[in-house]
Amino acid sequence: TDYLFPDGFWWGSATSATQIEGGATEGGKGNNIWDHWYQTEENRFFEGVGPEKTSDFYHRYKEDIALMKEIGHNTFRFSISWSRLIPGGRGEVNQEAVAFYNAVINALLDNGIEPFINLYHFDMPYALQEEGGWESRDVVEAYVTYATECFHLFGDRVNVWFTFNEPIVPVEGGYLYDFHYPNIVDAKKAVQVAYQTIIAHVKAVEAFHRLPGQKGKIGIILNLTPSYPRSQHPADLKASRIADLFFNRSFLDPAVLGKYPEELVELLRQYDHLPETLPGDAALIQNNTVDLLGVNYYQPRRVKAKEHEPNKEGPFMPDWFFDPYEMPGRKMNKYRGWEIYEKGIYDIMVNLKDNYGNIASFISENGMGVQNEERFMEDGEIQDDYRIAFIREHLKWLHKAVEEGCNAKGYHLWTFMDNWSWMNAYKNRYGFYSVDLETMERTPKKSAKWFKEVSKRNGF
Ligand code: BGP
Repeated sequence: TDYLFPDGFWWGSATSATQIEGGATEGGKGNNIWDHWYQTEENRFFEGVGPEKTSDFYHRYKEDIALMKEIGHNTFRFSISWSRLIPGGRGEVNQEAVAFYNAVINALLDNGIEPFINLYHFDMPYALQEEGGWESRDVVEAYVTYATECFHLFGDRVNVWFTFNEPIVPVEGGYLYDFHYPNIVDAKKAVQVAYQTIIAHVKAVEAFHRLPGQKGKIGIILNLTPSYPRSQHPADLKASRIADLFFNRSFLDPAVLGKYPEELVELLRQYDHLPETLPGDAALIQNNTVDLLGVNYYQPRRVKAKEHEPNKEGPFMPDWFFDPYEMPGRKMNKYRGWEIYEKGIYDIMVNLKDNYGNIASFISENGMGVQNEERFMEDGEIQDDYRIAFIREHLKWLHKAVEEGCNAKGYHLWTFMDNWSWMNAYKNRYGFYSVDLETMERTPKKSAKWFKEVSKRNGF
């Protein structure tokens, strides 16, 4: 069987500023929360390896973009570092940053690669975090000013924009489960932060659509983790429905449908955890839905009804309503400890078709992190047949979705080259290219060559 995709399908990869740029204190860049956390605080994750250098894209973008062309990319997603462009978060624009992002965009276009720009990938300028980050409505306004500045600076050449990557992750990490700065555990704040991220998002969408002669598209990138119940027992079904409300629909519904799910609102009301809102917010959300949805998919979420009734005297947590469930016999990426469930990609797409107006979407991240990947090196090339199989099996399900009428427009691997990551520095390698951290040399893995053929043929 052939798995061929529609003409114009997007083949490429995704990255983020903090994870690839390096040059963290060069070119007039201000600190973001990651720089700050690394420089000043005890961080149990980084193991002494911070975001200051990463893959050095800041200096090597020309070489890297040539390598993207080499493996057939027609699209590439990167993020703008807010604290590079506007070092204090608000105020003066840093002209060195403007020159850098212009050079990146122009190099992509010169190589026939369409730039996809994401405006925010977990990287709050530190000065604004000091003001309360997304808890502060002033920070929301600063973000909208920053976004509008980007549209003005780069919008003549960039047609595809995203307001946020995985906005739920900073909520979970920074305000619920203690794995992102500012390491607060407080569900009330988590709800406020999630809500205000949506307000920042819809205001940026509004500003974008208002620009005269706007031909581009704007969307949001969400990590959708389909939530599967242990059984069809009503208690398990309820557990999975609530997990879905918290972790998927809290962003998916307002972004695509323009409203929050009633059941989520009711639940938060019942436990006195509704966010503070301003008059006009509901209309803003309703009137500024996205043109395009990026879907990051790595693994499903499996849940079951609570084993033990939680102590509801303690602080409110989403985990009051479900327990994680390890399905016997599930397939694992043993190198990263994540489940592999390829059909999840299809289930997401069918859900978007049936319940979200078949919104234009694409797989904006999917990939396989592997520890100590050098052990698969033979004759100077990493033989990542496991990654080829991983991508191929996901693409088969994506193909089936497209055949059944789902509006999926492309596939981006996480990621272009091995990079630094938030919780584990360089432990998990994901790239088409391996990066030698001493010499910074890039070497294509076997999957890079395979993907080149796939993009050339528009399938396999
Ligand atoms: C996604 C993020 C990426 C990336 C990826 C891999 O959630 O958008 O930034 O890091 O996950 O995860 P990790 O690096 O933790 O293995």
